[in-house]
Amino acid sequence: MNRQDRSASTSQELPAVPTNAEMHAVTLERLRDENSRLRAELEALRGAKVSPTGSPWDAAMREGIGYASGKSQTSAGSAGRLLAQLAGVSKERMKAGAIRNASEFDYLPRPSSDESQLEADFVRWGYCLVADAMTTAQVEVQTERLVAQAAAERRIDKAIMTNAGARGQLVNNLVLKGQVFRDVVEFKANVAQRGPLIDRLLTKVMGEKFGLGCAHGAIVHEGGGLQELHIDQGMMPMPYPPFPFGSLIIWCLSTFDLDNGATYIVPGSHRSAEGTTLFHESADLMSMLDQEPGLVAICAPPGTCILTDTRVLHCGGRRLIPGTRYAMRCHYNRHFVRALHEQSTANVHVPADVYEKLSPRLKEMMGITVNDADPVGELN
Ligand SMILES: O=C(O)CCC(=O)C(=O)O
Ligand SMILES: [Fe+2]
Repeated sequence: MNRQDRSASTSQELPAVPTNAEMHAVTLERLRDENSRLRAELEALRGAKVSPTGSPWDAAMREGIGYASGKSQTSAGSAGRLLAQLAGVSKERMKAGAIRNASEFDYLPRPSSDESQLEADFVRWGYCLVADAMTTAQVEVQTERLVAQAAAERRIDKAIMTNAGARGQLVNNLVLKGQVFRDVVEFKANVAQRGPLIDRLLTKVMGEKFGLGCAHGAIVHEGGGLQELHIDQGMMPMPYPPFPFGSLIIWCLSTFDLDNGATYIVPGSHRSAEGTTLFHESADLMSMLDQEPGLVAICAPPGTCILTDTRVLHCGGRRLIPGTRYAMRCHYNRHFVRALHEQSTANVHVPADVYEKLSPRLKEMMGITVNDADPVGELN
C-alpha cells in the first residue's frame, strides 16, 4: 500500500507497512539483541569494579596531593631537569666553532618594521627583530646613561660583575635608575621610536596589562656574555600550555653577531605548527640543536629590538673580539606572574621620591599601585 505523503518535505514513496506477525518477529529480534548487549556491558562494569588494581581514580586518590617532580614531592616538574641535558653545550659548540650567524640562513628573521612580518617571524621562529626600534641618537642616550651608571656602581663597589675575570657587568633594576630607562620599559616613542609597535606586539603575546619581570643593562667585554642554554619560563611548572608566559626583549645598543657577542638561539624550538609547546617531558632537546638551523647567533645592528617567546631555547653568547657590547634586557610576563629576581626586590624598595616619578602604568607593571607607609583600606 504505497502512498504519497504530500505534507512531507521530501515527496518520496512512504515505506511499506508490515503485517502484525512480521512486526512481532522483527521487534522480538531487536529486543533480544539489545538485551544481550546490555548484559555484556553490565558484566564489563562489574569486572572493573572488583578488579584488584582499582580504578585510575583510586590510585590517584591514594597518592594524595603532590606532583612529584623527581626533586620534590610537593611541586610539579620544572624545566631544570630537562635543561640539564644541555649543560655545557653552548660552550662546547662555541669553542668548536659550530655556531653560525643567523644571517647565513635566508629564511630566519631579519630586522623589519613590517608588523605582520614581525608577527609571522615570532610565530614561526619564536623571535623577531624590530628594525630601528631606537634611532642612532636614542641608542646614544641609552648607552651614555648605562655606561655612567655602570661606572658609578663600580666606583662605590656595588657593581655586579658577571663572568670570570669581570668580563661582563650587570646593571640591575633600571626602573629605579633613571627616567630614560623607565621610558624604554614603557615603550615611549621619545626614547624608542618603535616602542608603541613593540608594545602592541607584546600585548598580543601576553595579553593586556602584562607585567614587568625585570629590566637591566647587560655589558659584555671580550670573553664575556656566555650563558647555559635555557628557556625564559623555566620556573613555570610543566606541562606547558600552548602559549608563552612571557617575553624577554633585548634592546641592542651595539652590534649583535657571532664575533661581537649575540644571543644564541635555536629558532623554532618553542612550538609546533599546530601550536603545542615543544618543551615537554619527552622532548629531545639535543636533536633540536642538531637539526638545521640549530644553534645560531642572532645578527642585528644597534637600535634593533629582539622580541623572544619565553619557550624558545637560547642563551647569552660570548663576545669573541676586543671591545664592549651594550644591551638592555627587559623581561615581561602575563599579568598574574610575579616579577623575577632583582625586579622583585626593586619593587619592595622603591624610595618615595622615585615612586612619585613612576607612571600609573609602570606601577601596575611592577605590581606596586599601592606603596604607602600608612595603612590602607580597612587597616586604616
Ligand atoms: O644576553 C643575551 O643575549 C641573552 C640573555 C638571556 O637569555 C637572559 O637573560 O635570559
Ligand atoms: Fe634568557
